[in-house]
Amino acid sequence: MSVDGYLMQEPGFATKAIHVGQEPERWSSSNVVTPIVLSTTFKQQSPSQHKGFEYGRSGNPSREVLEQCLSSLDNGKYGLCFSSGLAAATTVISLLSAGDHIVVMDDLYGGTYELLTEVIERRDITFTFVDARYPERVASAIQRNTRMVWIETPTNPLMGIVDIKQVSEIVHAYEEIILVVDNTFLSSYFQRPLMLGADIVFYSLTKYLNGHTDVLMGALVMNSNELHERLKFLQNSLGAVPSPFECFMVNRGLKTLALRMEQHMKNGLAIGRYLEKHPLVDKVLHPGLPSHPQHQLAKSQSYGHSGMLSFYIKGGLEESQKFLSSLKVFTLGASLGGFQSLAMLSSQMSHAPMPIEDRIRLGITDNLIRLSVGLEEAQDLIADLDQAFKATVS
Ligand code: P1T
Repeated sequence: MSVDGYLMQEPGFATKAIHVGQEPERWSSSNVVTPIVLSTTFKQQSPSQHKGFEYGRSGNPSREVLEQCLSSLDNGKYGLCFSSGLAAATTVISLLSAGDHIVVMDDLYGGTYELLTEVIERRDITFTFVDARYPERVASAIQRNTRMVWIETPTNPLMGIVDIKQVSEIVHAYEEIILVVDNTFLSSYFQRPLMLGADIVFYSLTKYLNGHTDVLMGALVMNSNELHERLKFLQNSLGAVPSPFECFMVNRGLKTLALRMEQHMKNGLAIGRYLEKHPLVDKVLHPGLPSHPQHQLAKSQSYGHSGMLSFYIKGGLEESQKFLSSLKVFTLGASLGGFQSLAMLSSQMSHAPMPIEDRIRLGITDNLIRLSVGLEEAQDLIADLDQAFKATVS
C-alpha cells in the first residue's frame, strides 16, 4: 500500500515477520512458537563437531531465529543481535583501528554522540561531524583515512532527513568506506536502507521493532559476506549479546510491527496536524507533513513515517517544564517507539551529553519537545496535549 505519495509498500512484510526463521519443521517437536533455549552449551559429537551451536555467546537458537527474521525484513542476507543499540554501535565501530576516521551526521542520538566523543576518540579514531542533509558536505569531509560514514535518518531529535542513495553513491566511490544507517526511528517497516545503498543497517531494537518498552537490544543487518564474518567474530569476541528470553520477546514484538507502525503513523500525523494549528507552538518537525522542508525526500525513500515528531513550544525551559509535567496520558520519559506515548525534553535528557553550544547550534534548545506518539486513541492524546498547553499558560 502506498500512503500519501510515499514509496509503494512491498507485499509480504507482515508474512515475513510472522514466518521467516520460525518454521515449525526447524524443531524436532514442530512447535509453532520459537522456544526460549536457555542452554549455554551444546553437546558436541566429537571435539569441534556440532550441530551449529557450541556456546551461548557464539550462537543460540532463539537468537538465530530473530537474526534471520530481522534480516528478511530489511531484504538483507544477515542479521546480528546485541545486548543494546549502543552495544551494536560499539561492535560496528570495533571494525575500525587507531588512525581511522569517521564522518558522522551532526544531529544524532546523544548516547551515540557520547560513545564516539568520550570513548572511541580515546582509541585514536577521529571524527568529522557534518550536516549530512547536504550530501556534498559528506563528500568534502572524507579524508584519506576515512573508513566509515555514520548517519541517522530521520535524525534524533530534529527529524532531519538524509538522502541515503546520494550519500551511498558518494561513499561507494571509495572501496574502503562503509556506510552505516541508523534506522531506529522508522524501523524496517517504513525504510530499508540496504536497498538504497547502505552497507549496514543499525537498530536500537529497544524501540519500534520490539515495541513494548520491555527489552533493551540492538541489531545490525547487512548483505556482505565479508562484513558479516567480521561482525560475527566481533559479536562473539566482544560478547555484548542479548539473552535468549529477550530474543523471544523481540521476535514476539515483530509479529505486530506492521500493524503497530500503521497506527503510529496515523496517530503521529493527527498530533502533528493538531500541533501545527496550536497558538502556543512555534514550529512542528514531522517529515510526513508538507511543512517539513524535506517532505518530498522523505516520501521518495521511505514507505511512511512513525510516531516520532518534535515541536518548539513558545517560550523556554520554564514553559517546557510546565507543559511536560502537566501531561497525564503522555509519560515524561526517555526512549521511544513503544505502544505508550512518551514526551521528553531532549536538551535535558537524551542529548544532555552534547555540549550546550553544539545543541544550540543544531536547534536542540530548551523549548524543543520530542514526542513518541503511541497507540492510544488519537483523541485522548490530543485532549491531553490540550490540557497541558492550558496548564502551561494558566
Ligand atoms: O538505548 P539503546 O538500545 O542502546 O539504543 C541507542 C540508540 C541508538 N540510536 C537511536 C536513534 C536511538 O534513539 C537510541 C536510543 N534512544 C533513546 C533512548 C532516546 O530516548 O532517544
